[in-house]
Amino acid sequence: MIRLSFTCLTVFVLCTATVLGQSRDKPNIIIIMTDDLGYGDLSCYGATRIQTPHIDQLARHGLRLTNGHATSATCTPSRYALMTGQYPWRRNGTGILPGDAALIIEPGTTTLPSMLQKAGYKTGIVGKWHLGLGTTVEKNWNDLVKPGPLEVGFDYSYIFPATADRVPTVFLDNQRVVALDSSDPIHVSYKNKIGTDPTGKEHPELLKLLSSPGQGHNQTIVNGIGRIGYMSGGKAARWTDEELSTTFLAKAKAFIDTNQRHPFFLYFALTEPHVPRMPATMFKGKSGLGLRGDAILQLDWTVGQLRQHLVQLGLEKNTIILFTSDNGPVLDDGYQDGAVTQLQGHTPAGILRGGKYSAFEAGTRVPWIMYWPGHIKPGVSDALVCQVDLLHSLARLTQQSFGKEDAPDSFDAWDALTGKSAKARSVLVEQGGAFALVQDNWKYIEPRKGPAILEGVDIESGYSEVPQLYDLTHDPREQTNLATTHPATVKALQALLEQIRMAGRTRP
Ligand code: NG6
Ligand code: CA
Repeated sequence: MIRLSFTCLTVFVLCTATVLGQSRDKPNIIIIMTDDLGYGDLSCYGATRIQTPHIDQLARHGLRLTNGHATSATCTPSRYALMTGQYPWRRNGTGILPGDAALIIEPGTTTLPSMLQKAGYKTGIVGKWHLGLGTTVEKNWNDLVKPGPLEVGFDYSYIFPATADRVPTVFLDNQRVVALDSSDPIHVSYKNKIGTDPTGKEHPELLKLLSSPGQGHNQTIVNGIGRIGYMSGGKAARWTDEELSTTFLAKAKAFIDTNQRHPFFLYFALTEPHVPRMPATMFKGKSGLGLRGDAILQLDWTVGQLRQHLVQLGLEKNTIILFTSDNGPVLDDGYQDGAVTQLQGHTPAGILRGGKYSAFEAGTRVPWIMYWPGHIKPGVSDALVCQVDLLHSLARLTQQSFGKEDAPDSFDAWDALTGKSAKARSVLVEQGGAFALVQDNWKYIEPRKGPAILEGVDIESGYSEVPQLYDLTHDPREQTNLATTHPATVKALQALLEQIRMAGRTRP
């Protein structure tokens, strides 16, 4: 009798657990991908001039990684790698995309979301996409815009196409532009001015945020901000930058509400602190560091709101939150928004050298926090992991297999990501403008011609016509080039880099 009741109880608990999405090997997964957030931009990563209490809370109760990387020092390639498990530089056309680019992921490819779909997850993306839409550059924005996220593994999509500084400045709800008035169709061009909208170049007096000289961002003006690219029409559909973040937060919450009884995967791709930084009024002026700092406060608040929502729904203990960034930090990326003039000693790259676009560490080494209460012990890990590994790692968590040809550069780093192992990769290729290879403590930067300091953004590129070799353990700031005293190491790392490129894959 006791035994029978026990069995009944077990069955009941299992059923309840499954119904409520409480199964242990199918926890909900949220990836919070920020845009251009640097290694030193959060107080949990050492920032003192800005406080990020909500993200710090994830770090305090989760695992904070100190050697987590995007594959690349810019957005499109990093996000391509996250989705496909492939180093982006293996494919042409994975550089920063214009807003009218075609989709660069082949529908039918195994992707992170399609793998999780097979595992029984409801998959959603809310936020920045930047991997292209449709099959051609010339596309009709006024009809269904596809293929896009829905054709590469997402069940739900609420996105903007490229970056906040590129037209078209509209949201797409699944395949349709939101709030589009059919009598005012949208047209987009990255070649010629179209329509009669004023541009930042001709009408700087209309700008509420001045573009930086020489960096562009002076084409069609939307919401008082000059953009890259020209658009006409779609007046009712154009977003208000101050509402971007709350719009995405509302959509993310709604996706969670709808899918709370299934395991769900949410790719929450926030725009902060990418340019143009134009946060909601309640954050403007709050950081004392200009609009970039204010955008980071908005980001932190958003993360807090999302976590609170999970708590309210009783989902917090069964949801993994992975917080990271797509590339390193930049101050002046096209607008005069106080990021440089009001920096107040803040160090967006923290202890690292370089930043966005750079082959130095700050290009790809980014904040990375793993939060899963009760499952991941609080702590700090120095394991070398890369976002390209998430496909394989989450396949391991959800017990999915995938083909040999799929995700060719993705390694299972799940033990390191959950703090069960102190080690993951020993080798990683980093893609700044120049290529770099990390093997254990060594970092090699391949010679490449180009300016040592990137004009406009004022970031050290890592370009040098001679090989560079740094010992990251003793010299994490990459100050002392040891290439001439360690020629054999340089030779071995150059050969390994070559071999990885030639092989077309790194996963055995
Ligand atoms: C650059 C833009 C920069 C930003 C970046 C993409 C210029 C001069 N600069 O080309 O403002 O939009 O592309 O950023 O046009 S990313 O985070 O999406 O990679
Ligand atoms: Ca970015």
